[in-house]
Amino acid sequence: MYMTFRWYGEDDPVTLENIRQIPTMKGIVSAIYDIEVGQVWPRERIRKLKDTIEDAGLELSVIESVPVPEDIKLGHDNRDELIENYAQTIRNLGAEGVKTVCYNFMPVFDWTRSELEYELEDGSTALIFDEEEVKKMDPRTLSLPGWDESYTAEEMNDIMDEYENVSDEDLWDNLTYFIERIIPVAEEAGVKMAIHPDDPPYPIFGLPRIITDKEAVERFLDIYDSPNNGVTLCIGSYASDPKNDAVEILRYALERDRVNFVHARNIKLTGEGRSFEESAHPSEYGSIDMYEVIKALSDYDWEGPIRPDHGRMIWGETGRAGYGLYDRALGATYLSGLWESVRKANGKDYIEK
Ligand code: DNO
Repeated sequence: MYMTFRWYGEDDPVTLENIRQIPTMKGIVSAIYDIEVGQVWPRERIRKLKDTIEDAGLELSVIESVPVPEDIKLGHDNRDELIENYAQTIRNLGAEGVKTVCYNFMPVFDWTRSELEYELEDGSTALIFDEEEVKKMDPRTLSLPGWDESYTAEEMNDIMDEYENVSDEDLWDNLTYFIERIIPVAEEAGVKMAIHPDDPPYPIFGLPRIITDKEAVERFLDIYDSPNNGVTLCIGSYASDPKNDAVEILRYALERDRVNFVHARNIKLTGEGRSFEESAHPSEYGSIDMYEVIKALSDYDWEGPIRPDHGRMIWGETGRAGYGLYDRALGATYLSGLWESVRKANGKDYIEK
């Protein structure tokens, strides 16, 4: 495995210089944020991003994400044109040397939390998901924590109405249509696609969500059997449904050689149901055994990119919720420490060449 870190571009309060000083850090996970969803990313823009990152002594390892337009998820008539744009972006990324692209197929909302600055016992703040609170929220009438209004109230209503007629099976059909057209392009372009699970991995606000558990991963991988059709194994997302064994899902996808990217975050299940808080990365703070995560990667001699995921805000840092510098840096060095010890205990190299 090799360690990477998400960077939100020039506007990110965390700089590339900061990131480079994190021990064991090799690569950057980023995106072009100012191109409208559905438009082609030009090669010059990709090259510029890559040059900026390389000038700082790092490499552009993963694009997270190339967003999938809602019209594709809904199977609208204009989807062929949008899929062709998406394919062209993948070709351009491949031509500029990008090897991995993370994306998701969640309707309307990406990750969802009930609070972004929940104070933990030690005074740090974390993102939390309180199922009861979320049940009370109505995206038609209020904006959710962490979401800028990318839709007007009217557009939000229309899109929520439209999804009322979209079943899980419809969404699977639309995903299949997309995958069957994008993966051949990704193969040709040398780009490994990595679908991110739904976060949290069950329906919210009545919207269908399908990338949720081991059966879903199996079904997804069967749509198109190719190394370019893989997953972002986001441990924290899968683990936030107590019915999932996230390490088992990881091992399953490793066995099929389809883990193209790993998000390694710990979460602590709270209460009776499916609520959780995003804890510090080490096993003792959450519900996930991080040693078992890294051990699984080592057992398969996995060589892909991994990143610490959301961190808490500590030491007075302010900034983008979940994406500060300090706690994610601690997470990265902790994960690398686990890797070194697991690898050495098994007589294996721990630094990839
Ligand atoms: C949350 C992230 C997600 C992820 C997308 C991938 O912080 O893990 O937003 O980037 O779902 O498309």
